[in-house]
Amino acid sequence: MSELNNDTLLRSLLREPVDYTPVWMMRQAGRYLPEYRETRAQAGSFMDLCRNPELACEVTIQPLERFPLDAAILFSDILTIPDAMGLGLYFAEGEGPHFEHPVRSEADVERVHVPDPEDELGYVMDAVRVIRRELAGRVPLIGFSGSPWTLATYMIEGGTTKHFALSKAMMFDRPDLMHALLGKVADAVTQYLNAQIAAGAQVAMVFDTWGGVLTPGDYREFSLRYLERIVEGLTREADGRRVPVVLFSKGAGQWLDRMAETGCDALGVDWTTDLSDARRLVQDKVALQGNLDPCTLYASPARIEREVGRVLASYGAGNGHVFNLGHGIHPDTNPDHAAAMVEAVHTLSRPYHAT
Ligand code: 1CP
Repeated sequence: MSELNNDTLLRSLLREPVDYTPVWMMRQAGRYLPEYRETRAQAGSFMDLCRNPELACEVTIQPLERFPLDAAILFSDILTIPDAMGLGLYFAEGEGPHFEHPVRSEADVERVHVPDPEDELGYVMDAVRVIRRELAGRVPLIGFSGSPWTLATYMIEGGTTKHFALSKAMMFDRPDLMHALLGKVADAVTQYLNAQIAAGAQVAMVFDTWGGVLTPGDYREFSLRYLERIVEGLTREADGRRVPVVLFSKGAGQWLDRMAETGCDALGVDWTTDLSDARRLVQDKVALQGNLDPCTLYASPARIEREVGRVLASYGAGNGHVFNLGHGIHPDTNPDHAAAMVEAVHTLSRPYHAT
């Protein structure tokens, strides 16, 4: 494998010294970029794009051609695992994801199988290999998966949900069934991420988008426990370098200390928690990734620069900060405003790393 020319992201995730704060954006490849919309139209459906390694590679690299980002993230989706489990994923135009066969009964849970990643999700591993080749060491490639809890909500509800009616009802009334499902999904996630690492992913990130809808006790029992199991099962070294593991539970500001005890290297933080408070909570045990409110990018470039300065100051001096949005970039964001953010991070962060 080729040498890594920019390892700032890996160094910051491991709390090693860097010259400036590295930056990337959640959902950095996506609909806010006209070139993404063009490739997407050429591919057909969203899943056709995910299943085509060359086109998935093209859209992964598009944001790097526009902005001097410090990382690439595999273009795929968290719902590839339930799709490979046979749930029948589809995206209706202008709507979110749907499953033809949601998981609601004991028989449904029994039918769920743990997919073989190279076999049933081979298109994802092929995309990782093509992207690594095309990146040629420019920046590291982040691989990712959804968390068991977040994936289970989609699998049970059959799509996006407001109140988590069916998934929470199962959690309350049939915790045994919920645990049986979460256990299978956790095994699938572990094998899937390990296959991505074997194919060339240099960071593994777990998106627990819906962890924050749980009470603290339910979060520990139904989300954190499985995140911990995944961290324990992951390959932590490839190409002679440590593969950092990043956990992101949205809305988890109150229990970042517990998350820091899982053995992960870094935590994603959304914009509702101040990074200075987050840093105090985790006591410098892990690196932090975040946390500009994605809506900041609706403001003027001058205002964006000020807010970037505020986020950098809230983390303060020292190693272990990766700049990011607190959640995915919105599809109606002006790309020039994303450019202003990236430039401000690179310029304004240098004094925080001066020795
Ligand atoms: O082209 C389109 O219209 C499809 C929109 C789209 C895109 C661009 C979807 C459908 N997924 C993606 C790509 C995607 N999804 C990436 C690509 C890499 C990058 O960041 O550039 C990633 C990391 C994801 C992860 C993902 N998918 C999450 C976790 C992160 C988060 O944003 O919270 C979740 C919850 C999903 C489910 C999903 N897939 C797509 C949509 C619109 C959704 C959200 C549905 C919902 O709100 O419930």
